[in-house]
Amino acid sequence: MDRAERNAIFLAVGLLAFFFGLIVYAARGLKIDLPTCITDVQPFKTGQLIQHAPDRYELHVVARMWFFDMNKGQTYVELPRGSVVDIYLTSADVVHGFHINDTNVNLMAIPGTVNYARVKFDNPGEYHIVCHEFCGIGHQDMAAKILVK
Ligand SMILES: [Cu+2]
Repeated sequence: MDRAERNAIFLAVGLLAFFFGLIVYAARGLKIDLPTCITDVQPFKTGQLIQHAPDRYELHVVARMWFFDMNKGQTYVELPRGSVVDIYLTSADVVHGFHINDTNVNLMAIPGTVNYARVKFDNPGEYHIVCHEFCGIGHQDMAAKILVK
């Protein structure tokens, strides 16, 4: 090994240590954290129904083995007739299906991604939601509902 090779190796190791030091400084000193998976941050840890206006809602659904967390652990939500709902769907574990009967909403709940649909509930009634993707031993019991009054 000649002197040039030794210098190149020394420079490479030095740069690695310098960049690693910058990462540690960013994380500890500047409190800049690495981006995390979207399902690890709110509002995708728990389901949530957010009202924006009298007939406008945002529904964050987290699918888990084997239930749909529609609103703070509940498997149903109540909405007034004529509501327009923006549905954001994700999964906390494996791939699930999300089909709302009597609507055009048919989504996949995929870990690490958020799927979206907008639906207007013109007619009162019970809208049953079923998982249509085999997701394990409790799959057949995985259901939820939206009550429109
Ligand atoms: Cu399922």
